[in-house]
Amino acid sequence: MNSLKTVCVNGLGYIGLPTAAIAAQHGLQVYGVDVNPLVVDTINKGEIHIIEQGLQALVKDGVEKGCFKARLTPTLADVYLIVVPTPFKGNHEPDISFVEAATLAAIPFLKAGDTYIIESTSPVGTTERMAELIFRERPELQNTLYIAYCPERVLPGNVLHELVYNDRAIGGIDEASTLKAIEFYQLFVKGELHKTNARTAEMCKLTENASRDLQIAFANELSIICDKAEINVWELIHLANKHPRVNILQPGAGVGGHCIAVDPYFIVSDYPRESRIIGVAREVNNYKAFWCAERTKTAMHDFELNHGHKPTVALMGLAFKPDIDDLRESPAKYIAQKVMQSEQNNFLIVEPNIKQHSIFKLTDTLEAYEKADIIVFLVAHKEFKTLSYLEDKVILDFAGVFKK
Ligand code: SAJ
Repeated sequence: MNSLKTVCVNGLGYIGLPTAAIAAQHGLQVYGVDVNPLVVDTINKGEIHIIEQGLQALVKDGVEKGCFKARLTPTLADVYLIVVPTPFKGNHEPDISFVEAATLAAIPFLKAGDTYIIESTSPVGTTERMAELIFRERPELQNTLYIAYCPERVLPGNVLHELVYNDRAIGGIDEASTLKAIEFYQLFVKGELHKTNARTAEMCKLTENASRDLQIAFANELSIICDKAEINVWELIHLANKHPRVNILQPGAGVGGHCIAVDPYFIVSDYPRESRIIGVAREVNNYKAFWCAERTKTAMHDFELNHGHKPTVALMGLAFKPDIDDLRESPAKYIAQKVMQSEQNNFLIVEPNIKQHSIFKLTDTLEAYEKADIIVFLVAHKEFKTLSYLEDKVILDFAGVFKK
């Protein structure tokens, strides 16, 4: 019989909230903790403050049944999950102050036999540092707690499915902690639970995202080479991928989001001499967005020279990847801002996944496509893929909408 009955989920964002809701659905009594009163109020009304398929109904169900309650502060529980953001500071150094703050808030409630697990993406050694912090504040708990790291790996847009079915790497500060954390995740995860130690689990998360960043950087670098060599990069990658051991990803306007564009810096920051290609991959992907902005400006100047008037420019897509409404760390948004800051043209900004934006005045997809002289695809949203290619317009397809 599992002894874990109550869980305190600290951080109710993109990962914490779905995790809390799923744990509640699987019979745990869940206390969700967030420092933002608006978030706490929204959840306790059975509503949600983020967009994720299927999440609203699950939260509502948990709240109505009384097995999911949101609060501003932690409370007594068997398991404490830390699921708060770990951004980076100005110099790309990881900022673990939210993990520290959430841990400090939970420390007064810890008792012998409790389990403390960090899920937040963290630099190597964070779990050990938090263990030291806990035992410094509560020395009497030494050797009585289970402390582990287990990174989340879910893809925004498919979180509820992946939370249950993805495999997980689970690493404790000792063997007993690893086994206890596995006991917890067994309550709602159907994917395989892989045993390791805390440092390896921390590095595993960073490695996954750094690896993807590196592979995208390869595709982005190819796209710049192909532009110069007058080769269609999409066709090239399609053909190269016919080789049984080659699998190149797709180039785009750069790499965005709050994971892949951030996590590799956690390795580079701690191991700057050793992590050379990881650092260069970040540079290549950042440069790709700059390059797209420059290519757009050049196309605008060429148009003006040839036609004697400034072109109307449609910037298609602002999100950080196709078919989502998330603009965080978005290369498309960066490109739009950069081009609009330096040029005095008529710009039509299109983002079908959001209704309005505080900086950009948005235009409907078809209207912009018809009115603009230059069309710049920054994201391959599904709405854009239904448009037909117009030979009489200048089309800059950085996102591979037409793959022309
Ligand atoms: N991208 C490309 N070309 C590609 C694939 C992606 O340019 O071929 C770009 C996207 O447009 C986007 C960026 O990369 O700007 C990141 O998108 P993504 O879909 O690769 O990943 P995320 O950031 O939504 O989610 C990642 C996932 N990690 C991996 O696939 C290794 C997810 O599983 C993690 O849980 C998530 O980061 C996270 O939270 O760390």
